[in-house]
Amino acid sequence: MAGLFDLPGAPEKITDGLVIIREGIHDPDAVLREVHRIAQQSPWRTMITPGGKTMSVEMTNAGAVGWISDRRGYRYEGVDPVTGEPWPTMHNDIVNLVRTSATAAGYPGFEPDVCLVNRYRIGAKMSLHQDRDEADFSHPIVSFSLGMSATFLFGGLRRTDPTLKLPLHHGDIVVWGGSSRLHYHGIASVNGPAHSMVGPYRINLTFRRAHS
Ligand code: MD3
Ligand code: FE
Repeated sequence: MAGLFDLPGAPEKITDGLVIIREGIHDPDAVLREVHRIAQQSPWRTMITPGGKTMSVEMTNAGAVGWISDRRGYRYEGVDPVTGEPWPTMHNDIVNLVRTSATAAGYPGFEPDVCLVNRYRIGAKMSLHQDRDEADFSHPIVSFSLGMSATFLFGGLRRTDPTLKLPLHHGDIVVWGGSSRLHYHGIASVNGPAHSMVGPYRINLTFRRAHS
């Protein structure tokens, strides 16, 4: 839950290049309906790392390309390997909220071409990693959090650097750009409790630009 005295909608600078807009998603139900539509077209799946481990987070994508991982590596592809079809499109109202959020954080002109959708059940986590499969790191990443709360871990440029722990709640928007873009980050094992509307799930959407 957000703090009692947190103002929704005011962008808060956490560190260099990291801005959080608490409860910036004014219509979370509309975003969840979009997630359900996306997952009906390109179903939730777990992916395998190049090292052969199954990730605990279930994923799907929307947009011109989608992020995938398998034994051959991490990459963006225009066709969903599960369906053999293009990924679902991103809804324009949601892309508009992404553009507004990026602009409020100091990144005008951001045009995502991919939305990676992550679904965490209780116990799921995302280990510390860097996002470096995109062509141009000058583009920010915008993330939407829905459902159960989680602890975001924000490290440094080395995996062993100390991590800042940042709680993320239903409706929060985070923009990551500038010098934070290549920092190690992850999500601590999700503990619950289940969310009153969404149930025992945390849904995270990350809007990225894969191709320059
Ligand atoms: C900071 N997802 O999908 S979103 C990911 O909540 C990922 O599911 C997390 O990390 C999640 O790759 C965190 C926020 C995020 C995304 C990309 C970043 C933060 C970032 C790239 C650089 C620095
Ligand atoms: Fe990431």
